[in-house]
Amino acid sequence: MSYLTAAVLILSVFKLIHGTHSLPQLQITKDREIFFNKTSYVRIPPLNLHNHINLSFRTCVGGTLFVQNSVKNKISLNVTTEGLLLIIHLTSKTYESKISGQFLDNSWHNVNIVTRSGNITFSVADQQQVVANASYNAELMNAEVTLADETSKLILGEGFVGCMFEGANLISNTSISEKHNVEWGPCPLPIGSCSPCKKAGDPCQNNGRCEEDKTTGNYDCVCEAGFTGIPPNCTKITTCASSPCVNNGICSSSPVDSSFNCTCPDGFTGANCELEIDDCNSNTCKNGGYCLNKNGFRCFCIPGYTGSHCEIDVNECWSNPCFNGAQCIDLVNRYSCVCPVGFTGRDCKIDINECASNPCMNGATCIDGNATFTCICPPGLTGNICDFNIDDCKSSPCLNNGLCLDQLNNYTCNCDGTGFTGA
Ligand SMILES: [Ca+2]
Ligand SMILES: [Ca+2]
Ligand SMILES: [Ca+2]
Repeated sequence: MSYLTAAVLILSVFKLIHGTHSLPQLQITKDREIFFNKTSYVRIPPLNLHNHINLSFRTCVGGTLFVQNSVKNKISLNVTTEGLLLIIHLTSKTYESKISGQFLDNSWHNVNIVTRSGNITFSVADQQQVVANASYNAELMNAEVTLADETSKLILGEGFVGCMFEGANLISNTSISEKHNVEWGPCPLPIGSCSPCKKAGDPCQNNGRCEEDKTTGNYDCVCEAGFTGIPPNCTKITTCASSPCVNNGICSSSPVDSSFNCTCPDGFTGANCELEIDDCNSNTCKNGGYCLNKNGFRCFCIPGYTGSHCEIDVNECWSNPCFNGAQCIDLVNRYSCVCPVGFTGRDCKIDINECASNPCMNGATCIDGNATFTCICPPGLTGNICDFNIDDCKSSPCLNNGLCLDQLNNYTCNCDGTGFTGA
């Protein structure tokens, strides 16, 4: 970049920052103006709250000028019928800063968000709001680390209809790959009144509704049912020739005067079938189902219910989900198994290991059963848990009045005083 180019750029940015209203007349490259048509957006590199943020816009309709989302945080700038709204959501708290005014007038407005001299300010033309400083929303003064992180997505022009002129840290150009339906170049919106209907003085005939075509700035007439024509004419339809029956009503002509009659499908009424009968009331769909009034009605049930009115509680036990003879209890969108003794787990599939607490004594082997255990005792021991030493003296194995001493799977004979000896 040459020094001359740099100087021109600095001068341009200076003029932008200081918000003159002659912006479009600056000598600028054409691709710094972008037209957004409601479905348009451009994704550009994320910004930090403490960077200087600047852009200009021109709109009749408004929308979101930019929105930056990250996992925990969000910053957005919106232009509405009430004014300009800056919303910063940081972790769990939302900070809103509003500049009231009429900005939907198709004139250029220049917005700045600046951190300077210990204040974050938000301004347009001569109106300024303090967003944060050391004693007000002080958390935002240190928020730079978390506002723009690696998860941040910065979108320009979400749901916005109008033109934008890029400024500091909101740089956009035609080489950006993530874009949709945007047009770079001079703003195509005609400068002037935003209300072509008012300007034309309610032009639509026969109660036709005047609607602005928000992309072209022209108006259109939406004729009442039974009327048709090219704006501003909404002339009465008198024959079947111009398909007066809406919502799939069937048109039949009178043989006498060629006037018509509409036979309406279920859910519709009116001379032209233009009125939809509301088939939904608070009781149409049971159990919290949502009722859609369309061609009659249709219920959208919450999980666990079915039937045309969501009146049926689905039996989640139908497939016998519980194992090992457990009892199944049907609940809303789930089931519960009541396990027999010795089994556990959601579906009672798990055989509880009754040997886990080492209930068998004296080195016996434990064999797990259903709600029980079996101990295989070493020789000489007996009892449920092998805690009983078998009396090996019971059969009086010592001869000649020898004294028998019981041992483990064995005995000894004490021959003292008997006059005998031996084992
Ligand atoms: Ca159920
Ligand atoms: Ca067991
Ligand atoms: Ca013994």
